[in-house]
Amino acid sequence: MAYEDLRSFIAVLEAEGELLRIPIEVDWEYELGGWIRKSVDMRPKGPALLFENIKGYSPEQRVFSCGVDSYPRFALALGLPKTTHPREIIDVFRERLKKPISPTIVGTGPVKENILIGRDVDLYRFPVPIFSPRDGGRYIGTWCGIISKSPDSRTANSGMYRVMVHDRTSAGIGFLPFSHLGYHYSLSERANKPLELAIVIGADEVVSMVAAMGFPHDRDEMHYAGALREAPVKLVKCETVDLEVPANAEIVIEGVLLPRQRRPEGPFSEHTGYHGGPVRMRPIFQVTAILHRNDPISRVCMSGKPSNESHSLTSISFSSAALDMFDRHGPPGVTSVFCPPEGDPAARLELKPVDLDCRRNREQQRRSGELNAVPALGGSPRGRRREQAGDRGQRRIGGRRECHALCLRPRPQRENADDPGDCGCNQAVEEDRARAEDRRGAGSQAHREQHAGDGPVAGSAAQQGETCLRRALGRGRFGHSWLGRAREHGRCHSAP
Ligand SMILES: Cc1cc2nc3c(=O)[nH]c(=O)nc-3n(C[C@H](O)[C@H](O)[C@H](O)COP(=O)(O)O)c2cc1C
Ligand SMILES: [Mn+2]
Repeated sequence: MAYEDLRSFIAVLEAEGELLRIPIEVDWEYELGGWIRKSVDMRPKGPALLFENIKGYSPEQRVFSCGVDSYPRFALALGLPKTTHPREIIDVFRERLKKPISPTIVGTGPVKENILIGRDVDLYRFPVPIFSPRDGGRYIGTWCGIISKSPDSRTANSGMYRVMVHDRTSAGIGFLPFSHLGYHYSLSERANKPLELAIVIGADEVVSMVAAMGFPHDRDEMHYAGALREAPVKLVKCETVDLEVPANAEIVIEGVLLPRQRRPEGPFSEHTGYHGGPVRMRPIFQVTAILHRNDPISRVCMSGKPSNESHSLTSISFSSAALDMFDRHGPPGVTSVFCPPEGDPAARLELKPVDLDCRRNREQQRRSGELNAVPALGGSPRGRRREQAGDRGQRRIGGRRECHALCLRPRPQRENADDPGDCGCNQAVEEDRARAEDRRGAGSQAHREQHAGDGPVAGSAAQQGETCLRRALGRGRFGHSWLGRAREHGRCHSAP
């Protein structure tokens, strides 16, 4: 079943008891991040969150998060029953991706209900959060598809890259040089030409899923979004750039990436759970138009310590891609691959019960590439390689043999310090914030002045989350049980 838009998915989440509406006032500065962190840290997972009352914004401006932060919700996003086993989600995901479906161009769509050009352009009209005290600014793009066309072939690309607001009309985009946007930008910059972009926020979840996946550079991700929803994605032409965007998206920001100009961007909490590096000089995105639906819903993802919805996504997409890789290139005998979200990036393989005693044959498997292949699924080459629990030989599970979990963690000892109890994370938050301040100082004064979010922080995001949770007591469907689980969980939640 294909969703028309994000709203119809949210309606399904609500009907399935997977959504918490938050009618009380929530501050976009840290507090919203505290709520999200709390939900993703629940075991079992807390609900998807729809913020309906953001401080300083009208009730028409809503924020939605955690849409696919659990396997049941991921299954629902694909139109599957929420009880679908992760193994089956991976199989369906993989099978669907084998049949790309071209998008269709339609005349108009809800995204064009409001078209803002010229002086009406203002990125702050949306309740853009600053998630954590260490973040470099307010991030408007955290779960988005950024569309560009290759300057040579004109093939469209959608990629998920973070977007930090600089001011009303410009933003910094944190794409890596080897990403497809990086490639497009390098070509346009060489020609000293601006590169047209459209940032899509709040489309059908499958659009975000494919934007975060690595397809070959000559493929348009929108065909794979069609594959996942088993129906074409409907696109409309943009107003000020020569690009097409999903007709039912909540918000689209059009503009150009300027050549040969940079401004500081970051730092931002990364999927490993750390702030990945210092402030960097990044290209500037100059906004030319904003399109949005009436009562737009900003879709956000708070990146950070595993596991959150970015890890649910990579858990499914890496597992699916890895199994494809083994199918195509061998070695034979791999029947399933599972990359757990908590072990980002890690993989557990299941092998046919042939002559594979892992303990005895480890060297042999290593030589054949069977084990070495696993880190290639997403590990950082700079990460310290570490074979974790599970790397103790084989076990029999339901008649299958499970073989080796390999894991790459940059600083595992620090993560282990985050045990239940007094983990000292508040102190760590403060220390890291101070370091971020220093780094920012090393950026530019102009950059410092951009950030209304700078300055003393009244409590960490973790404390904010606790407070919010108490305030939610009894107000939502998740009220009591949610708090009960929080107590049981009994741990302090650091900002990522
Ligand atoms: C939540 C989330 C945030 C991401 N942020 C970035 C980012 O800021 N920069 C980046 O280069 N990749 C980021 N990625 C990874 C890219 O989306 C991924 O590499 C994707 O393949 C990029 O698209 P492309 O292959 O078309 O370049 C992010 C992924 C997720 C799930
Ligand atoms: Mn791509």
